[in-house]
Order: sequence, then structure tokens, then C-alpha cells
Amino acid sequence: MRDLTIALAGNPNVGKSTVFNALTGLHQHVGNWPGKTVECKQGQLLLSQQRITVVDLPGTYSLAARSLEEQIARDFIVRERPDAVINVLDAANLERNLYLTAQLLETGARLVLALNMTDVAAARGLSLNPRALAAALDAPVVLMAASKGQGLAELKAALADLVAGRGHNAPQRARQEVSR
Ligand SMILES: Nc1nc2c(ncn2[C@@H]2O[C@H](COP(=O)(O)OP(=O)(O)OP(=O)(O)O)[C@@H](O)[C@H]2O)c(=O)[nH]1
Ligand SMILES: [Mg+2]
Repeated sequence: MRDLTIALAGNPNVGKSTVFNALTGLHQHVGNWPGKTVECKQGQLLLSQQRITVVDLPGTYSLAARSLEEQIARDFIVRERPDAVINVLDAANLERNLYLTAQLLETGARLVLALNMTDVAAARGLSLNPRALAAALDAPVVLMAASKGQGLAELKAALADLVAGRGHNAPQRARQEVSR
């Protein structure tokens, strides 16, 4: 079985590294992106006997490549073509966070949406409709409060589904691959 690569992408401070730590535990390697001073964290995850390298991308509001962080995130997704991208979003600031999601979808990457900070959203009286979002974006949506360990099992299940080819937006990806 080929090793897979999954990247974590999202706005700054939404909990990417918290999710990264929860997925990879102590199996981490910290370095710098080639030629850059921005930290590059990679870790290993074993999911139903499938080895997965998880890459914690720098936080970005877009993929426009205006900043070094945006350039690194964009280059990794477009050039390295990870097998999936976990887009971590702040559920308490969903609209602003979905700007990056739209750009990630445009790259053709397979997305899993992790709506994090659901505890903050709940405290603000916000209600979330993950099913409507999943249907609209054709991507699995998982509710999380990563700092409390909530939603981690659901995220792993969504990743396992993608790995097994039962993923939500797998057919979309297949169509694009055929048309290239
Ligand atoms: N209340 C709450 N806090 C969270 C949650 N997930 C993460 N945090 C906290 O939010 C802060 C930022 O988390 P990080 O994991 O560092 O976020 P990040 O996206 O990696 O941030 P950058 O790498 O700086 O872009 C930390 O203090 C976390 O403990 C959550 O679901 N709920
Ligand atoms: Mg981080």
C-alpha cells in the first residue's frame, strides 16, 4: 500500500496544530520548508493499516500567494497534490473561513471540512448545519472541539472513508483526473 499524504489547511489560529497533534501524537518531525524560515511540521498517522503523513500547513486567509505562508500553502497543495486536505475552520467565524475553503475547492483537492471551535460557536448561540454544508460543498463535514478532544474519532472516520475510496467528493476528483 502506497503511503498517503494529508495536509491541514485553514486560517490562522483555528486549531490546525491542535488537530495535527491529536492525529499524530508524538510521531512528529519539525523542520523548515525548503529554503524558508517558516516552520514545517510533519507527523505520521496509522489509520486502518494505512500509513499517512500529515502536514501542518501555515495558517492562511487565502491561497493568493501574497505572503510567504500563502505561497507555501498554495505550492504544497497545487504541486505536491496531497491525497486529501483537512480544512480546519473556526465554526464561530464560518463565513470568513469559507473564503479559503472556496479557493481550496478550486484546486481540485479532496477536502474534509473540520468545523472546529464548536464550543465557542455554541457559547455564542450560533447553530451549525453540517449536513447542508456537506451537501453544498460535496465534502464531508465533521464538527470538532479539538482542544477538548471532541470530534477526533469522527474526523478519523471521515479520513478512513476517503482512504477507502468511499469519500464524499471522490467522484468529482475522478472526473477531473479523466478530463486532464
Ligand atoms: N475553545 C476552543 N479552543 C481551541 C479549540 N481548538 C484549538 N483551540 C485553541 O485555540 C488556540 C489556537 O490553536 P492552534 O492549534 O495553535 O491553532 P493553529 O490553527 O495551529 O494556529 P496557527 O498555526 O497560528 O495558524 C490554542 O490555544 C488552542 O488550544 C477548540 O475547539 N475550542
Ligand atoms: Mg499551528
